[in-house]
Amino acid sequence: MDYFLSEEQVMIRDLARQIAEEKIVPVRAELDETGEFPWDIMKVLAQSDLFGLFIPEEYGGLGKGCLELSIAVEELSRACLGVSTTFAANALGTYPLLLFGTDEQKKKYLPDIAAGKRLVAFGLTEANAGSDAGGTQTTARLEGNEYIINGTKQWITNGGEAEVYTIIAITDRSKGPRGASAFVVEKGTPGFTFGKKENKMGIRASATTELIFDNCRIPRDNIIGKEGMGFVVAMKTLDSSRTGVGAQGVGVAQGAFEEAVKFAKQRVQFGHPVITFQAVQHMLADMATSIEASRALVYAVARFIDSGAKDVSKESAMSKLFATDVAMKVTTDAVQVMGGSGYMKEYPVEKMMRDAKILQIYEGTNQIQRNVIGQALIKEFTKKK
Ligand code: COS
Repeated sequence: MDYFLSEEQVMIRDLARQIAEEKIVPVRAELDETGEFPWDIMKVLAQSDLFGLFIPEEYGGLGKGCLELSIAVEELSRACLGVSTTFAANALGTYPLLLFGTDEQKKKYLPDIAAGKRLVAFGLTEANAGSDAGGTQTTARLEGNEYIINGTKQWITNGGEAEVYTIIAITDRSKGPRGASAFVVEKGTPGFTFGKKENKMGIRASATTELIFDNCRIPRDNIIGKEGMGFVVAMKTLDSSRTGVGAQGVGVAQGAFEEAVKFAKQRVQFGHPVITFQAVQHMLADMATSIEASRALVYAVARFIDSGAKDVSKESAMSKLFATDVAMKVTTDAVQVMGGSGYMKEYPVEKMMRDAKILQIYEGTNQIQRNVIGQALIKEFTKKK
């Protein structure tokens, strides 16, 4: 379907697709097997200026928005969700600085991020603060001109590999979610170390570790926004970023669908290619329809975010929820269309199915997305009365 993308947006799509085909597809199975971090691919993305897509021109970026980022993320995800997770999580980690950072903080960090010289990670989740983001235990205590951070963040994408970490810690426990604050912490700061790299079911090319803060002292100026704004920083960050997870869903579903069609045209049973059977055609028809619906929603929400709309929580959650549920269904159906072959590592769809599962979990489970949408509906309908 024609989404009436601008010439520039088409160029971004074509560039990301070319990198995906030439640099990612040939190595994705190996990265999945070894869990090696895709630094070579990150360097190519950096040389192609893709890290700067969503960063304003005044800070060294290309000054584009959520739609351009989503288009790039979709194309990378079509090839490998592990690689695209590294790229998308970099944006997630950058949003707190972009949305709430001071001009000094932006000048200090954004040009290197835009150039792909420094990778970023976002540290919110903890052992007892997953869906319940307000349950953060990590603390930041002000002492003179420094904050002292103590606590452990869990399952942090890009952990260990990133140079810059935007994290949430409690500065005043008595205030509940209003007692959280956001900070930027650099790799190499004394008292800041990493736990072991997690061994995951999917997105194995991406790195996931603990962040361990043991009396880690950072300058007072490293606070992002004001004290007590941390929960809002986290929520607004997720509002900006969840559509990107939707774009990941569109990409991986598209990749799996194309593999299934290719296979169904070649595979002969009962004397005919299996694509000629109505049972298979109906599955492919449902897959194609739901992918197109996902893409339409993701692009529409990305445009809505880029319009500068103030509250995008509901729409962002809707796009993440819908497109990632579709991704799980489509990747599973791609394995089914391909039967025994789909289950084998010789073909990429079993990896796509394993990879897709995380999309329904990270950046808020799809149950949390439904809560966010439900709460927004209650607010809207209460207002109207
Ligand atoms: N934008 C701005 N403010 C927001 C907000 C948003 N999107 N969402 C919540 N807030 C504000 C609320 O208005 C409320 O403010 P007041 O204290 O002034 O009333 C405050 O934040 C607390 O909100 P709420 O009561 O809704 O918080 P809950 O503890 O019930 O949690 C959910 C809300 C479940 C939505 C939140 O914890 C969440 O998103 N969890 C999932 C976290 C997640 O995605 N984790 C994945 C890891 S990060 S990769």
